[in-house]
This record gives sequence, structure tokens and C-alpha cells, in this order.
Amino acid sequence: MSAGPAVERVDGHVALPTGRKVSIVGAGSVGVAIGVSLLAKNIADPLVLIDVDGNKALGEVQDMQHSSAFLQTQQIIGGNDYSLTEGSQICIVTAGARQKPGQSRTDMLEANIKIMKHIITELVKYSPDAIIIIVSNPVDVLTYAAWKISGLPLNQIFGSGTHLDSSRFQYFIGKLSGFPVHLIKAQILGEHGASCAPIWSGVSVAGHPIEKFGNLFTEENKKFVFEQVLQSVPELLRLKGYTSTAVGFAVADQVESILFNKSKAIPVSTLVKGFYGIEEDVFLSLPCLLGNSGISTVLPPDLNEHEKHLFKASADNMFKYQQEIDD
Ligand code: 6V0
Repeated sequence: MSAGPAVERVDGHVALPTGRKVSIVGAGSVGVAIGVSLLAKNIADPLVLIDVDGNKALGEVQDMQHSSAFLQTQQIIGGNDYSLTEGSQICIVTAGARQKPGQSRTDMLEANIKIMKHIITELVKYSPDAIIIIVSNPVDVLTYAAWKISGLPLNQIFGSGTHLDSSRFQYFIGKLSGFPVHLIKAQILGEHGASCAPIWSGVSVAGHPIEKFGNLFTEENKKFVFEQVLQSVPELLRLKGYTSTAVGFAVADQVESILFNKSKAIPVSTLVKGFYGIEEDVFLSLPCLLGNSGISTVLPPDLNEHEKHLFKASADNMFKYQQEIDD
């Protein structure tokens, strides 16, 4: 039987980049949330899920495969074999040991660095050109460690950083102002963690600086908004035991900007040496343009003196923490 005439799809057809293989290491709540976000956005194919617990990865893969009738992704695979990741455009690391009762922060960090060494070595072996996104916590220190382990150039490896914190910041500013969240431009920079810095000087609502909103953005209200951002994680841990959905969408946004060469300016964790007087090799979040080659440009915003101080304090904090692993 003849195959018939070739059918050309042109109208309404969006050309997708050819290489869209994305691998996720860690099939826990975060890895799965990222996977589901990628599937919902139809931007990764094949999608690979790797976990040290191969059955867990396979179970999650099969559950995703059973959604195929509602998706466009053709191939979803996984297990505990890193050769499945071969030729990935992007690799995302969400694997991590959770803090055990009685275990110190440094002990947990050491355990996670050991895990990171194995994972990064395997990923680079099978996909030397892939862009690697680290999501596991503490994300800034682990990204620094992964960068050193990998030997990759800075454009090719970064941490998911404060993109998530920034989306929470936008959400709570939206709640305060009554404007839809997509009209809020706001960023949190620095550490993904307690010493992060809300950049109020750059906040705009529907295109207007906050000074235009009368006495809505009082110091008290600003403090309240930021407190809500900081309390998000303990609140979610109290309510559901972990956080996953928002980080899933945040990382999928980063993946989309890379695969589709969108060059979106997104705050991610990168080497900040040389910015705002920082002299050490420290990874923190600054807005970066994300495209096909990963980070093409770091765009440090003009900060006021208070914000510079917060950012520098974040760097000092991180440097001290990092020294625990450099020793
Ligand atoms: P989880 O549900 O415990 O999943 C972790 C997964 O990693 C498990 O399935 C493990 O089997 C797997 N794993 C452990 N060791 C290895 C290994 N050596 N190789 C492969 N897989 C391994 O944790 P969850 O998914 O909730 O969180 C994962 C990580 O993301 C943690 O470090 C969180 O702290 C971190 N998060 C980071 C966020 C961010 O914004 N950067 C946000 C939320 C959580």
C-alpha cells in the first residue's frame, strides 16, 4: 500500500526545536512536579526520569505514560540507568537525601555532595553538552559544588535559584494590591533561603512603580509581604509536608526559555563574583538571560544601598557555608 502524498502541516503549526530531550534525576515530589509541568507545557520529548530507586522512577514514568492520551509527548522513559539520559539537551537534578533526625546541616550537606558527585559525573558522561539545572537544596551551595565537580563552563550549569521565591513574591504583592499576578514584576535575589533579598526598588504593578500607589506600599505592608514569602516553606511543610507544584512550574519556565531560545531574564543561581563588590566564588541568584546555550548574560540590576547590603550579606553567609565543604 502506498504511503500516500506527504502531508504538510503549516497553518497554526509551531515549529518545535529538534533537540528537546530533558532528563530529571530524582523521582520524588519535586522531580515529578517538574516532569508533570513539562508534560503539561508540551515542551520536552523524550522525558526521562532517573532515581536511585529504579522502581519508584518506573512507577512515576508509567503513571505519566498513562496520561499520553491527553499529551503530545511521545516518549516517557525512566529507571536507575543513566544511559537512558544519553544525548539530553537539559538535565535537572532534584535528588537529595532528606535531613535525618539528629543529623546536622553540615552532615546533610556532605551526604548531598556525595550524591551530587555521582549524579553529575554520570550526567556529564552521557550528555557532555547538556545544560544542567540543580534544584536540590541547599541549591546555591550544591550548584557551586556541582559546577566544580562537572568542570563545565558557567553558562552550562546553574541553580533553579530564586525564580520560585520571586513567583511567591509576585503572588503576595498581587494579593496586597488586588492586581492580577501576571501584571506584577518583582524579583527576589541572593540566596534561595533565609538570607534572600527582596528587590523593592525594581517592583512594578501594571507597569507603574510602587510609589504611584499612594500609601499601599508602606514599610509595614512591605514587611508583611516579605514575611509571607519567607513563611511559605514552613507553612507548606506544616500543611502538606513538602513543596513541589510551584517549583515544578518555575523550573519548567527555565527549561522553556532554554529549549525555545526565548532569552527570558530569570533569576537563577550563578557565580556572582565581581558583582556588588563580591570577591569570592559564591553562587547566588541574579537575573540571567536563558537561551539555547544556557546562561548567555548575567544582568545585575541597579540596587539601592540597602539592597546591595542585603545581597552582600547573602554572599557572606553563603561563603561561610561553602567553606564547610571546601575544607
Ligand atoms: P523526595 O521526595 O525525598 O525525593 C528525592 C528523590 O531523590 C527520592 O526519590 C530518592 O530516591 C532520590 N535519590 C536520593 N538519592 C539519589 C541518588 N543518589 N540518585 C538518584 N536519586 C536519588 O524529595 P523532594 O522531591 O521533595 O525534594 C528534592 C530536593 O529538592 C530536596 O533537596 C529539596 O530540598 C529540594 N527542593 C528545592 C526547591 C528549590 O526551589 N530549589 C524547592 C523545593 C524542594
